[in-house]
Amino acid sequence: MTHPGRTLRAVVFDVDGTLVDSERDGHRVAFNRAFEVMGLPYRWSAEVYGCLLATAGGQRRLAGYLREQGHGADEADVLAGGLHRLKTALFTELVLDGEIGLRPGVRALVEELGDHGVPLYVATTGTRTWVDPLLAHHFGQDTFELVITGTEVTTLKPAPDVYLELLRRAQLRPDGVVAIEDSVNGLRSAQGAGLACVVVPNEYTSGDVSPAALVLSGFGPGARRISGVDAPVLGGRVSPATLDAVATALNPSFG
Ligand code: XBP
Ligand code: MG
Repeated sequence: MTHPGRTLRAVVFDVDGTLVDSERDGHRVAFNRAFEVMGLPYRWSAEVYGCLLATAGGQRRLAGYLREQGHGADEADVLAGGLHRLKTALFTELVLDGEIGLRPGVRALVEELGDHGVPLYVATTGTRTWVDPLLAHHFGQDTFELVITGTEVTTLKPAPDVYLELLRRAQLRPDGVVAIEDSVNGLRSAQGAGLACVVVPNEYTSGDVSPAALVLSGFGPGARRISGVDAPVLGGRVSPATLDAVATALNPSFG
């Protein structure tokens, strides 16, 4: 049996769609309120928002959408900046009101990894202003060693920058480090930085995630392996042993 913590040296969590179910009833709601407050006629349905998620980063998503609606490039950039500041404030309120919940099974996995002494990190394209209170709300101050957000990097996922910045600042090599993501953008970003990536899709995951080291249906209960390396999901729960098997499969000399 795999010994948890032997090959696995660290775990890096994405936030949106991975730790928290934040998009449809969180970010989308805040974007729509910002449109309303600024007197703009746009409203994003759940379906339209799913397509817009192909662009990582709220401000870039807004700017691209506004250009598509016929706003000139400069005007779209200025409008997107104002809208995004407002959206960030509105989303932070939702966070502080406890409206943005964890995905099922996430708390148990984070706690179990902590009990095994596995260092935990965060790499997200989200904005620092809301990421910090969200993590503090759910996990307190000491759960994650280091958090890198979209505020600290200029090029967002699918570029590897956020993961490379994390590795650099944490002084970590990628081997034995497993990233957990929910999207193709996140998968490409993590793999681009040389990390093994586990994808746990949600309702908004689209595109081909099969290049992931492991794809799982959820964190648990009732989680099962969809594709990738042979990793145990005992009792339908993702555990340190699941992630250790991924790290071992990708770094066989460690096993
Ligand atoms: C998530 C995102 C984020 C959020 C909005 O991507 O793209 O931009 O949708 O947050 P990932 P901001 O989960 O791959 O990091 O508005 O703060 O950008
Ligand atoms: Mg995500």
